[in-house]
Amino acid sequence: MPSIVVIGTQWGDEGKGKIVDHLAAKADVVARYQGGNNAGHTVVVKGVEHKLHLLPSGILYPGCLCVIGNDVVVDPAVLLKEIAVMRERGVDVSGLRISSRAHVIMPYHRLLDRLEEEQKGANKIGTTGRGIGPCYQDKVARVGIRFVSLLDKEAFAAELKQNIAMKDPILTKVYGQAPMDFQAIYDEYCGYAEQLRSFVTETTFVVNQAIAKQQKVLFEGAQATMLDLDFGTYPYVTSSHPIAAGACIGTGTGPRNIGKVIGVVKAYSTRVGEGPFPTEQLNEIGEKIRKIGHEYGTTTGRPRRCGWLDVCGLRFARELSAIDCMALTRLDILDSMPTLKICVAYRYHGALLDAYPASLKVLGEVEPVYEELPGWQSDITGIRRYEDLPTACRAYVERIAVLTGMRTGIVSVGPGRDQTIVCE
Ligand code: 2SA
Ligand code: GDP
Ligand code: MG
Repeated sequence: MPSIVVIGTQWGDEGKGKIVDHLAAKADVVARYQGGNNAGHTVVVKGVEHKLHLLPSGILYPGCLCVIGNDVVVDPAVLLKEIAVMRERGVDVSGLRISSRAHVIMPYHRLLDRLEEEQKGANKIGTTGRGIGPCYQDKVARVGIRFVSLLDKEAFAAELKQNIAMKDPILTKVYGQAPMDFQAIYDEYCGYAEQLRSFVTETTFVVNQAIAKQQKVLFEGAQATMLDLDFGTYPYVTSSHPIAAGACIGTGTGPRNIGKVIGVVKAYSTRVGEGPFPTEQLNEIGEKIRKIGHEYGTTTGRPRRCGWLDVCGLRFARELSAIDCMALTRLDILDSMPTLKICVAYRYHGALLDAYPASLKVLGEVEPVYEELPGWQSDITGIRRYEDLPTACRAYVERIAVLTGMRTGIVSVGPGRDQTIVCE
């Protein structure tokens, strides 16, 4: 197994956690490379559901090194809670490594996330409210606080003071909030620093050493292509780079070290938060998918918007990340559908678009062109061999592969580890 990047191809929640957990059985290192605790990756092992927000989905394999890379933004309180839950469940977390370059989510990031969303009103992004955007803003503005500073009391005090001096006027004058309490934040975060100190290291060295030793490294994407800061449905995106290229910047390795890119494709589309969604079904079909699929946010519990599979977005994802093959998930959720639709093109003012539009106006007005396929109307959750899937089900899978140009690597027919059909 060469180094593999696993990415979401749609708007997130494709089942990346399950696929990374499956591949992690053979990995030496699993590295998260972007995002923060906005992510909710679910791994189900022997009927026990683990909801991971910051810990890489390799954590359930003893001996696997789990890296939180430099472009991940870390809320230390959330990470400590996640570590505590894992320890309670008997999971060994000694393989965790946190990049000293990773930025720390501070209380004012969470507050600003909420206030900025409120101020945007009808134009809100629908963020997870975890402080992700404001933390990345500080990183780009070169005032962010990294773990390397958090662990150094003097540096941390100076940087926190600077941030409070810059942000208090905004919080008090623009948003009518109380000024921040330096000492309270300082004491709280110094406490986190001591509890996390032993995990913090130069993770770039960890990742590149593993690659040099021909070990197997798995890069775990969070959120997904259509939420990418540059290529997603801007501004309705997250503030990082979920596409495969993000793995290089987010861990500090070169593109030649990436051997394979797996795109996780949910058998239909969902989106949580605001923004365009051309194949959304605001009708009984969307409601049926949400109900059967229990489509609610893993982090926030928000209902997810549901619709048909969109090949226009998938082709864009394949191009952006040079995806080799797909892991097609949640196929079983479509078991009872009499017919299925796949959006094969966008029509705009009578013409078919060849490139994915940057304009939200265009995206809001495109008319999806659908191809209709018969459903299989039987339970596939117990099937373990590709050739045993119903003919109509295989036809659906194979049509997606042809339309997107991605080979079929894995087909997933349920959340469990064993409900995984490996095709290549
Ligand atoms: P943010 O908080 O700044 O990253 O929000 C910006 C947009 O990115 C979307 N986003 C997500 N979309 C799908 N799943 C995500 N993770 C959770 C999950 C979400 C949840 O696993 O279900 O529980 O609500 C995720 N994280 C960010 C977000 O909805 C905004 O559209
Ligand atoms: P992620 O953010 O991409 O990791 O996805 P989430 O964990 O937010 O949401 C995916 C959900 O689908 C989780 O509850 C998984 O346990 C579940 N899941 C993954 N693959 C399958 C599958 O093939 N079938 C079913 N029914 N559930 C699946
Ligand atoms: Mg999720």
